[in-house]
Amino acid sequence: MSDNISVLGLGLMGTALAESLLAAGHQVTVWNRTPAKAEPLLAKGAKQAATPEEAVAASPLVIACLLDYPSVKATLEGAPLEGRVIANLTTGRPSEARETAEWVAGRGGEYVDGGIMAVPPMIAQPGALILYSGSRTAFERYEGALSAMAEPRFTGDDPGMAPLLDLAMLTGMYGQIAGLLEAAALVRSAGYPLTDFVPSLLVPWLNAMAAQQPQWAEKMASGDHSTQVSNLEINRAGVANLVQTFYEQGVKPDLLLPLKAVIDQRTARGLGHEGLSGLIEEL
Ligand code: FVH
Repeated sequence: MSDNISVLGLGLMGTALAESLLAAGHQVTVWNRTPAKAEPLLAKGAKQAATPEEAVAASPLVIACLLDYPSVKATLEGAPLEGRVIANLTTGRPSEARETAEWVAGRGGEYVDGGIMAVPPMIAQPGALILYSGSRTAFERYEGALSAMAEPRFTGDDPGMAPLLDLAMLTGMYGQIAGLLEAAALVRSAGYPLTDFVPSLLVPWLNAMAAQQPQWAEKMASGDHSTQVSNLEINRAGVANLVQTFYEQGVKPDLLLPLKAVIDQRTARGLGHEGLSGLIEEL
């Protein structure tokens, strides 16, 4: 089924989103602050709106993918939101999403927030995921259309849930990047080739560790941090040894030190018999 959909914001991501909607056969109206960025999309069948007001009036579903939430609000300020679904895929904080949902509802619109778990070349490809939360009825009405961009997954009625999960996923990613950087710096200090270490040793190891994370989730959810695998006292000694090795190799362990501090804090409370999952209670 073909829907009328407007896309506000034609940066790298907004352009990829609009392209995927056009490729799926939807009637797409686009608006961008710098109008020239619409040209490649016009050649693919998009219509260009001269103003955000015109773009919002053109379609019952309006997708916003702009720099930040203040720019979304400024763009929608004078637009007729009555009867419109605003799907805001701009990255932001949960508090901003909740505030924007109220602001849209106060103008007669429905609001769905979205967290894009993909980079532009991944859009419309297998593996691309967009997390949504907010108005469930609005999401269900347009789930088919939204699936042209990426797998849509609804995560709850709280508009702040999708951005919170988005930021949690990015947190996991940054933690992994921190580990990669420290490991690579240590290996480089010893002259071992990183082009061998990373693909043939580190990545399989991290994949094996990641496979255990659902069990960690059960521990953290239940609060039962008992372990038959590796207790905190052993990890405290292991991480201290690791940090000492970094100094001996002339490498800064700066990204590891905050983890060491939390392990030390937990064991100092007399909880060294617990597993690493117990560290969540210190956070
Ligand atoms: N690119 C990515 O990989 C990430 C993946 C995860 C999600 N993010 C978020 O998507 C939002 C847009 O990101 P983007 O990559 O498209 O960003 P740009 O290419 O820099 O485009 C920015 C667009 O925002 C428009 N814009 C900026 N300020 C204003 C304003 N004050 N009023 C109206 N529009 C504004 C800008 O317009 P112009 O500069 O072309 O005139 C672009 O359309 C973002 O939240 C990411 O975190 C992408």
